[in-house]
Amino acid sequence: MIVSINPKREEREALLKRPTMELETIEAIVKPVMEAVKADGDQALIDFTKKFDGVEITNFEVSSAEIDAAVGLVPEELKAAIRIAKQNIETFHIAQKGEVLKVETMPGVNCYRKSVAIEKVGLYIPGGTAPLFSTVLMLAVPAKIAGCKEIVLCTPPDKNGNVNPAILFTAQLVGVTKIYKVGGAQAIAALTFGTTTIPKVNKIFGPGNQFVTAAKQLSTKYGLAIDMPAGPSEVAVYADETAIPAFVAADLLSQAEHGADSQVVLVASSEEIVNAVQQEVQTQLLALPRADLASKALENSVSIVLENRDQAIDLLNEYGAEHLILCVEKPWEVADQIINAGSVFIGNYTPESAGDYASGTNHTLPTNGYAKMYSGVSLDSYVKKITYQEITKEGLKNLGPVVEIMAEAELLEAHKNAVTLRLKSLNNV
Ligand code: HSO
Ligand code: ZN
Repeated sequence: MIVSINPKREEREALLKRPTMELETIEAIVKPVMEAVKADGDQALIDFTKKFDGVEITNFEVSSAEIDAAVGLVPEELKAAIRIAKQNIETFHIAQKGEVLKVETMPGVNCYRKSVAIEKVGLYIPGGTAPLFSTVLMLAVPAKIAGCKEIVLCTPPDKNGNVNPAILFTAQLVGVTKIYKVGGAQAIAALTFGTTTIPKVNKIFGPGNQFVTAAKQLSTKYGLAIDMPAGPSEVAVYADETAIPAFVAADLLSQAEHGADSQVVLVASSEEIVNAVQQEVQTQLLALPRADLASKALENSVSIVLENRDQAIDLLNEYGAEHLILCVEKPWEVADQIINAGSVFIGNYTPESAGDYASGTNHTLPTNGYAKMYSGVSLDSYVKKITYQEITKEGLKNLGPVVEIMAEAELLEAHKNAVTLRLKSLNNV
């Protein structure tokens, strides 16, 4: 980890640079995959699965027998933990339901806004080096609460053509019934265009590697929506002398172990804190099964000493971390000044892992600085908001002249007439 002490403002950008993604080269690989699936449907999926996943699959749909078998394979202890996590995520996301908004803006002019579920959603669950069954909870629980009619889950098969049992257990626990063994850009293409087996959806959710991310971005060119542009996971920790170095190190490593391209940032109020945390990182790293990935991620990472709290807050807002952990005195005072972050973890006893799995908040969050303009996944991500209005005769008498004069000034006579005709009919009564 690079260490920088009281960096100047102009040095910050280079220090906080994320590992770059070469979107154009990746797009050049992904586009033909999308086109092939568009043209050849299931046959293209069979071919790509053979090529990329090394397994021949002719029926992508996961059968109920496969789900039953998977349920039997998951240890009871893990099932119980997943059930508790589901409960907490449900509780937090149900609370996000809003009432229908109703406002009378002028006497007789009534405006409404109501949330309506997106009909068909596609959830992508990566396989790869760690099977993230927790992401099934994070994506499927709010989809169910929102009332999405069709929830389609795609996840890559392993070399034997199977899906991780915990992913299948979690999917059936939440009530997802359409599960397909297909991954990568070809899965995103299938959700974009639809194939004989896999239904086309309106919006695609979920993390994935660079190919999945590029394919999601391409799907928007074909009229789909996506949850957010995704990049490698990241965490920033802000620590002062009240922080516990071992906890801070564990938090940094918990994010670093996601992948070689993850990034972790430590902002500390003194050099002593940085040294203590670095020492802990070295000790804890040795014992990690994914030490190789974590140490690669640490190469992309930086420790910054900023003695001045305002400057530290400023830098954290400039970085806009996916996860921000505040291990400082009066953490809420700092939190209140944070304007760019995906999710904030307050105090020494709030590890990021809690939010990753089970506290209730969603772990699908904006990375790569997108926290400046995107929110994480929530119930809102699964709904559209429709507005309604109803104007009474009295209301039209109040509002009509305003519309008439504005329409006339925009030279849109027909707009004006739509009001004038009605007002005349009212005056004739
Ligand atoms: N930290 C990841 C989510 C995750 N962690 C899943 C463990 N499992 C991105 O927010
Ligand atoms: Zn994580």
